[in-house]
Amino acid sequence: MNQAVENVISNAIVQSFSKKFSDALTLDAAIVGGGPSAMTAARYLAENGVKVAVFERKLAPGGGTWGGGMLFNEVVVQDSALHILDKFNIIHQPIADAPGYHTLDSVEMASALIYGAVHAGAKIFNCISVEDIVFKAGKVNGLVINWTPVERLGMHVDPLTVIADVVIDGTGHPSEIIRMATDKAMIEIDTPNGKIMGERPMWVDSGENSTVENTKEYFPGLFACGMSANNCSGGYRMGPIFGGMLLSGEKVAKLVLEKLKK
Ligand code: 48H
Repeated sequence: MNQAVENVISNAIVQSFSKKFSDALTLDAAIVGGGPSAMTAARYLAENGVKVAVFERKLAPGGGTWGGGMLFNEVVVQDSALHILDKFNIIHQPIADAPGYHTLDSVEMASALIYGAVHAGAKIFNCISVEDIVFKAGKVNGLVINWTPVERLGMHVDPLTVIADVVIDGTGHPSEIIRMATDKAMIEIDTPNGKIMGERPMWVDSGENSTVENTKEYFPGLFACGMSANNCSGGYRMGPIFGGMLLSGEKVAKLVLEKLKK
């Protein structure tokens, strides 16, 4: 008897997803959050032979990229990050009266970053929330994950785990993974007081520079990029300029490659 096409479709999806998911339960690098810094890092890592997956809480990865500035769906990027826009084939226009700065369509940026990461070989798991870390023998060893609807509905369902040599916190403003590490594993991170310093108010150029400077390994096996790094180290916020996020993603990928000796 021929299989009903309804079964063919369902079986194919279940089997294909199960293979992808099961393969991602052991990783070189696990990235939490699918914002611009994370997507940039995912692409660079995948291109350099790192087995990497991104776990994103929302249905659509892209983080704070989509909405541009106050829902005007354009963002600004400065000269120093143009090579990353060009790598992802994202169109940009110079701002006539502000040399060194460029505008671009935020929807194009979000979708190009996602496509670029997946196409390079990174796996993205959307609608999955990271609710805890695996912490063994004084080191961060992976992630504890569950479906976002389970989290949102407060259902009492036990999670699954992902084991990874390196974890990157790309969760944006709240630094959720570093927070779990400081609060639950009670570790001190690489900041002046050993704790999350907290984000400061708007100062664009300072925030852009410090985001990249503060992109680093905060604890053995635990890195932060983007606004998460900024929040950990007490940097200023910068609003809808995204060069720092892209450069931070590029930097964290380089640091992780050095750590993994790839
Ligand atoms: C799974 C999670 C979890 C979790 C959060 O905020 P993002 O866009 O990340 P960045 O740092 O790459 O970019 C920051 C930028 O968008 C921004 O906000 C800027 C420039 N602000 C300046 C200003 O002045 O305000 O994305 C983080 C992603 C989101 O998609 C979250 O859903 C996701 O992480 N996330 N995913 N498990 N526990 N926590």
